[in-house]
Amino acid sequence: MGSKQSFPKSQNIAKEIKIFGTNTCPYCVNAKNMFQDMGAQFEFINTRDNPQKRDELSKQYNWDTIPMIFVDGKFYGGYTDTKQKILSGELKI
Ligand SMILES: N[C@@H](CCC(=O)N[C@@H](CS)C(=O)NCC(=O)O)C(=O)O
Repeated sequence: MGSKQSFPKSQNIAKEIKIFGTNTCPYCVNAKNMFQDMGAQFEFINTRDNPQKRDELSKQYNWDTIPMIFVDGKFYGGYTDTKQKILSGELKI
C-alpha cells in the first residue's frame, strides 16, 4: 500500500531505450518495471548471453554494475541514477 513508486507516463520523446542486464538481477528487474510502468518501449539485452559486451561497456563507461541504461545512445547509469534523472525531469521519456 502506497509503497510502489509511480513514474511519469512516456511522452514518446525517447526513440531508443536499451537496458543491458540479466533476468535475475533485482535492479535490472526494477529498470524493466519502471519503463513498463511508463508505457515506454525498450530493448533488453541479456549480458549473460554476451559477457564480452558487458565488459566492453563497463570499461568504456567506467561502470561496474548492471543494469546499464542507454537512451538514444547516451549512457544514463544504472537503475538508481536513471530513475532520479527521470523523476527530476532531466531525462524525458
Ligand atoms: N545503484 C545500482 C546498483 C546495481 C547493482 O548493485 N547491481 C548488481 C546486480 S542487481 C550488480 O551489478 N552486482 C555486481 C555484478 O553482478 O557483477 C543501480 O541502481 O543500478
